[in-house]
Amino acid sequence: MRWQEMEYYAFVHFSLNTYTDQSWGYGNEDIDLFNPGELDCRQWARICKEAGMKGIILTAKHHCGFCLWPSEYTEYSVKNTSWRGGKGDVVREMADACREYDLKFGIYLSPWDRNFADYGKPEYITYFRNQLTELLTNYGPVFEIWFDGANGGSGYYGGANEERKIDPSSYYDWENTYKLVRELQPNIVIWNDGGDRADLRWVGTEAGFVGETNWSLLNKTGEVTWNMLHYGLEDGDSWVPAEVNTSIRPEWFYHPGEDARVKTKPQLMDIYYNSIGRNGSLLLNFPIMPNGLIHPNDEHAALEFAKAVEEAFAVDLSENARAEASNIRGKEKRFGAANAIDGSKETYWATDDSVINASLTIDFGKPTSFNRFLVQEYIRKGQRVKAFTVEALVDGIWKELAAASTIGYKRILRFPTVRATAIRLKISDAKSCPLISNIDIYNAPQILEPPSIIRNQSGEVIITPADDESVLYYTLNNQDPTTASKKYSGPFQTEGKVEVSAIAYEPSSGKSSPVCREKFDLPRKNWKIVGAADEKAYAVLDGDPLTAWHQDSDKKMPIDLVIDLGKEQILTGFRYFPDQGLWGPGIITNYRFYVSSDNKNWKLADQGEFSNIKNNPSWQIKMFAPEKARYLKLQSLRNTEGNDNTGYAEIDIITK
Ligand code: FUL
Repeated sequence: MRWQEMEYYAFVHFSLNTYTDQSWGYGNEDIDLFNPGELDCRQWARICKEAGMKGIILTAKHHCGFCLWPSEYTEYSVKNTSWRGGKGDVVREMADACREYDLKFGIYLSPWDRNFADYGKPEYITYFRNQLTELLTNYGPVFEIWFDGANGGSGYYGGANEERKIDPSSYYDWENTYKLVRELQPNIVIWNDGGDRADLRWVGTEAGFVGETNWSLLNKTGEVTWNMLHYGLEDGDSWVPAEVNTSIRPEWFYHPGEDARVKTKPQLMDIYYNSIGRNGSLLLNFPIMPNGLIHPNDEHAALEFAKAVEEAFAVDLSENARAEASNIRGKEKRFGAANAIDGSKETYWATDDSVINASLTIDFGKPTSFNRFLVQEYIRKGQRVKAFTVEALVDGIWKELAAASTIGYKRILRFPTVRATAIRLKISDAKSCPLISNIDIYNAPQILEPPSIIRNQSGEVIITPADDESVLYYTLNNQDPTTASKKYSGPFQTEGKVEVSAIAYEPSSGKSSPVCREKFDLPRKNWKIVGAADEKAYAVLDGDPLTAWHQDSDKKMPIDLVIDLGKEQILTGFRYFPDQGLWGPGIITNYRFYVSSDNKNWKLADQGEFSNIKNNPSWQIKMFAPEKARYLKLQSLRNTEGNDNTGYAEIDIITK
């Protein structure tokens, strides 16, 4: 309950990756790169506090193995850097800052360690537990520990530079590690991404949403599928609620190229409704910059988001209303309908044991406008409701506003604004008699979504609004558009490199959306996909992130995609956007990138991995030393599924 009621807290990602523009360090990076000259964990804490968050979880050690605290058990830590003469300790500073700002303090400790020579052997487990002991003993109370399950295999491993496979279900001996954790921190909650049942579960995606149906249950033993992570398990035997983790930017670590990609207010509000509004908690990440601070764009976005949440839930319209229920347990006042709107989570409306089908009506006494319905179950006695609807009494007629499945600790439903004299919660199915501890009704201000911008293969820019009522304005000169900018009236042709910025504007309210900005390199008009008989292959060049193409299923890795650019260009990098479909993927994890002037003699321009692409399938940007080329070849060496499926939503180049 203590954890559940926190609802919203922060992640901070900070490590050597911050200095190498990587998502996953290999484990061989020079520790002297770590030099946060202006480190100020109080800035992080202040922002989190002002943003309404209740705690912060720090990446004390990410996959690269570098320790942000002076661990006694490795040389790969802050103690051997020249930063603060080796006397620095980020974990200590963050723990202190959290205490000062009355925030709870949490720790991320990566089980996968790409630096440690003994990773894969039993000795590493001792090392891992020693580190855990340091972290859970020396820094005061820890509310949550995060054991990331990611493991890409390859690493530096003390100079071995090899692939190391472990069996995650047996190697870490979680049972005994959990015992140690609970001994050291009896009030902690343990996060583990599924296979090894801890206290909290991952929701199967890092995009910021859990299933609409969301049971806080799983089975203690047996296989955990993606569906179980995403929707929970109705008849599970263990309480394992969902935590929705996502980053305020596309990636977890700081990448200067993402400064203009910070999530917008509408995106963050969607995430709020799709996490906290769906019986989950929200763990929102801030990447820390090399100087040791949170970027002003991220701060601005988090504070704007907090303001929007405050505005949405400012006035609870149920406060002065009257509640009546179709059935009340034993007709007793302590189970009465009024308990659902008395502002206390400790009291609840309950029905008789035999009554599942029941309704609760909230009468405003006068026509009232609203568009949000918030409902909570008294989860100390379990999660029960399986199906319910919400109806409004409009001009004397009951009208259905929304239908949903589970409630849990908190469920928030959105629907278009309605003006009604009463609202009714109708429960049609539950595992046992429903217990409703709270209902709030709100009239949230509308928030305009930014439009989307794409450029198709022929060089046409297409701007699409998120709704049918707004008008679009855009600029091509890197300036923020206003209603004085060019009005969008349909696709337009562009040549060369362009940066398009667009807003949606709603004439009736005079409101504008946040700016959407897209940078396009050279047009792909004369590009050809070499050897692809299949016209569908051109989905990779059509600019549309939602269309994808997959190589023939009989091809075996390595699988090449060769593109003829039509004429010679100077390339300095490329971009790959994987298939966004839930079931299509074929997401490349390891690649080689070749260039050629004649489609015969190839030169290797770059090779490596797309780190964390499975959990976070966003744009992958790879830069290399300038190369003249007319042909490019993206060679896929491995995918996330361990088979030969190879797909692409988009491929693009970066030129000088
Ligand atoms: C993932 C990791 O691989 C990412 O780098 C990040 O730490 C995220 C929170 O979890 O699995």
